[in-house]
Amino acid sequence: MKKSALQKARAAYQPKLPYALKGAVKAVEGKPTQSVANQEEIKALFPNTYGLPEITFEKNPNPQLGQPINVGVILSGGQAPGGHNVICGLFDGLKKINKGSKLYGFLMGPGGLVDHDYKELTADIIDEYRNTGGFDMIGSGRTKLEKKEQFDKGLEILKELGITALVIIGGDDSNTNAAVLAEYYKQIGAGVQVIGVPKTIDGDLKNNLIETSFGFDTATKVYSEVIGNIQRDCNSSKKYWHFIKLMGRSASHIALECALQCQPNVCIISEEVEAKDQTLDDVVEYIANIVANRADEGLNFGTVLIPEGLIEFIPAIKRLIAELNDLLAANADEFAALSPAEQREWVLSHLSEENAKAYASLPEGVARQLTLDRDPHGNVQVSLIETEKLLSEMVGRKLAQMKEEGKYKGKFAAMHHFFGYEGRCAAPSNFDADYCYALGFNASCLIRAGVTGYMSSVRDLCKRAEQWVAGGIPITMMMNMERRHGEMKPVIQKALVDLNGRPFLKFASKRDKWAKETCYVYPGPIQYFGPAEVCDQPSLTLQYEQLDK
Ligand code: FBP
Repeated sequence: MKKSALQKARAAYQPKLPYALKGAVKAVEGKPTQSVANQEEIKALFPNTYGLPEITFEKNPNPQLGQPINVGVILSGGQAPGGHNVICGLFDGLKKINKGSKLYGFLMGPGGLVDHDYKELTADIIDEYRNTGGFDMIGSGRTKLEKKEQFDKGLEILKELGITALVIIGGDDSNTNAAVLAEYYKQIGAGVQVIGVPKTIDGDLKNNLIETSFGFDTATKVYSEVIGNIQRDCNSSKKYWHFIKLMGRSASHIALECALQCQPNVCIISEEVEAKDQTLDDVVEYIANIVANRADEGLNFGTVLIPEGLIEFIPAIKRLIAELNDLLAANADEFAALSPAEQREWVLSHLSEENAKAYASLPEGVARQLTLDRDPHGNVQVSLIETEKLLSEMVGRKLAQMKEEGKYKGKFAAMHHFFGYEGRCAAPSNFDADYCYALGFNASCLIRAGVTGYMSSVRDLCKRAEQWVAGGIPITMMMNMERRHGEMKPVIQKALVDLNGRPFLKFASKRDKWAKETCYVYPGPIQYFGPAEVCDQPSLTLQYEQLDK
């Protein structure tokens, strides 16, 4: 593979490891844990892996050579910067336990395990991918591992390759599957440990012990760079309003972090829209008033950040989606046999009156998207809904009406952007490069400690990497019961934006000023080489969240 000068220099970067992981480690057990909610149900569903203790690694003064271990690794779900470094850290950790250890990558996501599609990851392959973005070393996919037949099929290849531990690198849905798989393999005595690693640019897989999912840091830095560039363009020509949709299927962490970094004129936070029980019209009116107020000052330009999950958080639309999910799950074949026009009529005639009204009020394209295939985990594919265009059109109409009423005298020209895929495979920032390597290396320590159903946890992330604390937390600890595909299922609870949390409160205290004045910040590109205050800073979200530590 031909490499640029930056890629060559970057390949030589040696990620930092927490001090405790540098030599031999010993696992120290903490308190037993319980799930975040629905304790009785989760305990009954996970009798073998519920209530396990937290684990912290400390230096081991009496190291012993370990036996060779064969391990499988899977990248699951959307790409996130740093995934390759998790695998590199895992590989180095396993080789440190015993040079004879082997690592196998299952190809194109969990489907590779079921289809017995794999390759051995040897040192030359690993070296090719150190500190690189992307998931192309082994590919990723969204196959949902949930059926006994899939687990049994997977076990056949694990046995054939002598694999005794499987590492699943994924988001909340994939780690939910990891927990189910761990429980099943434990229950049948398969002799295979399952370890999860917290991945997702969305930033919604976190709690006290998983301070952030990897990839969020790099992706938000990439988006903030381009938002900053747009803001500078916008402030130079002073003639456009830019409507920028940002990835983050459910939670608005990405939009919030980019707002904190760039200080745009408007940033909508879906969780707040839901908490205030706002309608789409309320959101439109809020934006239109900011546009009109700026026009009064002669400022006919600005930036609006929109989280891609917004539509799902508008309470009326959330209720509509919940009914559609059940309706479509129960009548999948009948619905699939209809033409698009018939499908619309079918939906309108089967929904309750309130939800049929909400459905009919949406532009046809958006309404149709809500009825199209869910991803394998049952999620509406919000990245395909053009919310940025929907909102700017509605704002344009509102402003025209305000003009007629003499409440608006400006000019409104809108540009649209969607930033998502641009950031998911970026070369990891120093933070993500170090964090991911540590998560992978730490996973090898969890394997050696003999545990299963645990997630790799590296914390105290605002300190220097050497001071990070490493260990593991039982995945069941993060679970609650939720309705999926019309049934109650155990799933990892998503961490949404906390409206009482410091990142949001900081934003809320500044947004009126940012709306009125032009306070743009232009963060510039990620820097990999240079002073720590330029290159090694974690996200502002993490910095505000960790202020007390
Ligand atoms: P994960 O939760 O799997 O990390 O993926 C998140 C995400 O990047 C969302 O931000 C986005 O809505 C979705 O993936 C897009 O999915 P796809 O890659 O299948 O188009």
